[in-house]
Amino acid sequence: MFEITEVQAREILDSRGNPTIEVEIFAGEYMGRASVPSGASTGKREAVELRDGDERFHGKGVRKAIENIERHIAPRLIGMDVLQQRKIDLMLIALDGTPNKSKLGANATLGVSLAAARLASYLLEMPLYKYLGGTNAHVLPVPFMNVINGGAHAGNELSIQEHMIAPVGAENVREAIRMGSEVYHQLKSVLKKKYGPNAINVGDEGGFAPPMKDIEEPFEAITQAIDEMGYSDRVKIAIDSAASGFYSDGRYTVQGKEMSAGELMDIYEELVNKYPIILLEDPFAEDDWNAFMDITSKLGKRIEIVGDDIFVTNPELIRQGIEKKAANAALIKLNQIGTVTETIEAVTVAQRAGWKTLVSHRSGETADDFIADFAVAMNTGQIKSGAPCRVDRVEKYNQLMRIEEELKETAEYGY
Ligand code: 2PG
Ligand code: MG
Repeated sequence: MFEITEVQAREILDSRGNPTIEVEIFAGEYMGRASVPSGASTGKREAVELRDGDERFHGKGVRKAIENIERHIAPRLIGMDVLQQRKIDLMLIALDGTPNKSKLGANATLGVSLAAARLASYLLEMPLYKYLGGTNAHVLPVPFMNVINGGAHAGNELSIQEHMIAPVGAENVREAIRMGSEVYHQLKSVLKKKYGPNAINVGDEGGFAPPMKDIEEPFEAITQAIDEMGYSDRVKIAIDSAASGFYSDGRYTVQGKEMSAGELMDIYEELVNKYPIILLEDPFAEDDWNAFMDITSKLGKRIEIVGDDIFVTNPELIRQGIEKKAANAALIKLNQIGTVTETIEAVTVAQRAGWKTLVSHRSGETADDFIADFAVAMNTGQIKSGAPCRVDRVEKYNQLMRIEEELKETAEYGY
């Protein structure tokens, strides 16, 4: 048993310059530290991110959540065995007592939950992926790299939020990351030539945010960059539409044109036929379950249909999705649900149904690389952490290379 002796929390800045929580948990002189990310295109059923709403930081301060850690969580946590992650998380859930962590804040609970896991792994002198995943943690995930940003993550006119590249045909994660970086830089010169110097400004996730008008333009530029690198057999494309962001009253507004779910479905079908697209995340809005079911029955045999805003890493919603065949994969974000234990349950529910899972960063990140270890721990085979650019994004990819090195010949890449 390793008793928790002290808990500290503070306000730090995330990659967008907004405040977020950093937590430190101590067992004697040992300390585990973690910080919490924050989304921009959040699903409405996500666990609550507690913000102060006062004049500091345009209302985004997290002092209340920190107070909840110091006044309510810490007294319960101190004296607990840090190796009992599940017990700690169940305590957090019970102490909060709401279905969506609205009392303590999911940012408060997650910071504590992550820091506890990290401290436990230090105390056991065990890598985090092994502590969380056990002896079978060995799959290095395919990195889905967001190279063209739109939607809520950029100041351009692209409706689709994320245009990703996925080096599925790489031999290992180190090679995948190299290929991703090479395509990214090739894309930079493609964009510069075609759209001028402003096209290479980047969005929240480190991908370019070019002034494009047509839905196909990003895919033209990305396939050109992939082809020029000679990677057309090995690097594929994925999309996160984040369609809740351009949905209202049953209609979708894509590149300035209003349309029905059926018309948007036709657009996806065309894109999938024309470009090497292997995955569509949030192709429709979080409430449009029928459209999700439709696209899964039409395209679900060929490609991955991933639910993010629709399931929000909630095991119960994922169960419903499985029952209704509303997707064939779930996006996994720890802060959508608020504890490590519940996130593991979400992954397990999906995997038992034969679904894929895609572990994800948030658009507002810190240098914390927890999700890299988490993806390996769960053998998800897939991760997205933005472009191969900016420290908040690449730290996760860099950690994957460290893990691969450590696992040596026992490492497997991809799915
Ligand atoms: C998403 C995420 C991460 P955000 O929609 O998948 O890319 O964006 O964190 O803004 O919700
Ligand atoms: Mg998403």
